[in-house]
Amino acid sequence: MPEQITITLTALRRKAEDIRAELSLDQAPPAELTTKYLGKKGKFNELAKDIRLVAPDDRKEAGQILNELKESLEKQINKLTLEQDLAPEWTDMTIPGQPPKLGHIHPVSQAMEEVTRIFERIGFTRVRYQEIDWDHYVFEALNMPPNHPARDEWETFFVDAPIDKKFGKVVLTTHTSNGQVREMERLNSQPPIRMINIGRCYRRQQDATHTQMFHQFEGLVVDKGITIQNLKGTLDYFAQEFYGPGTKSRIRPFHFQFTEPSFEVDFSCHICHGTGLVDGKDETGKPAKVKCKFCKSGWHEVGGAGMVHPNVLKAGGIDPDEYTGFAFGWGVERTYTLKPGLNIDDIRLFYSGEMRFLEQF
Ligand code: FA5
Repeated sequence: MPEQITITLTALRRKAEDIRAELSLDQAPPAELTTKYLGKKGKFNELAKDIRLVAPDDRKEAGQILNELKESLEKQINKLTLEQDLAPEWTDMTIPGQPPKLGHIHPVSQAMEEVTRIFERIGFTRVRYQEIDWDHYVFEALNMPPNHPARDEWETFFVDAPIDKKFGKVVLTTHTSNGQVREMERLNSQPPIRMINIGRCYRRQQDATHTQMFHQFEGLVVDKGITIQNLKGTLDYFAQEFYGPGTKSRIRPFHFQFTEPSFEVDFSCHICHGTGLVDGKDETGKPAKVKCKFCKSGWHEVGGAGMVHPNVLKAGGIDPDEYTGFAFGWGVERTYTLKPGLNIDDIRLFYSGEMRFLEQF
């Protein structure tokens, strides 16, 4: 069956003109133009297929139209290639430069700076002790003699290093409490001591609320007549300064080898203000008080505290009959995630290197 004639010479000419006009406006580099217009699947070949739709008597003239088109496309592309090759390399010095991407301080470092400023205002001195330390400072001087079962709680990384006769094994510090006796020694066992020790700690733990490397800040105050009231006042002061006015602290009985009595420290939830309840709706849709999803109980636990054990004072060369003291140690990451406005449910994000997370601080 003869093929249907659908294209006149006039239409073919118009199509050829359109292709020429399109090329004259095309800004692509010459190599791309060759593929786009003269390549196997290019615009010229697409049009050339139409020749079978031209009336047999007009085919000769149609061939000429196509030949002229091909020649003019080649000429135009060659001209552009030549111009590109001959174009002098130059730089427009007036174009504004690309500003370098500015980083900012890591959120955990921001938190440490804030904690430092808060405690410095009430006379604490910021110190930092080694994160790889002797067993002596991490455990033994803190009333945990060798083989004491309390040591098991700390999930310690031990360093493969020679054991010292006096100081024992080398460990990655499991808590900043190693700074307690070190600070007493630094001050030649002469109170008053008001230390805030912030540093890295390591434990064999890994989940949404625990990382193998994390930070703690440790407060230590030793002087004559220091009582639990001084500890509680300091906790309340920190709670208000760090979390905002109205935040309360709460201490609950606990056990640490190096404090007696010992406590766990909680701060009131800024969403439900310590009540554990927020405005919501009951099953029938009526307004009602419902459980606060952020804290579930009204309070958030941040760390431990207590009155310095007499054996620890003795290890630091201080007479426990003359002096008393309090200490506390909290996780920086944990304390920071509870700030109003932050909703971080996995502290591993801090160390993920995920820019979409870090750029928000
Ligand atoms: C201690 O580390 C005690 N040294 C605290 C202390 C100091 C008590 C002085 C008394 C006197 P604990 O193991 O509970 O206690 O840790 C304290 C806080 O550190 C925890 O509440 C948590 O906020 C943080 N923390 C502990 N382990 C991790 C971890 N693997 N990742 C992140 N934060 C952690």
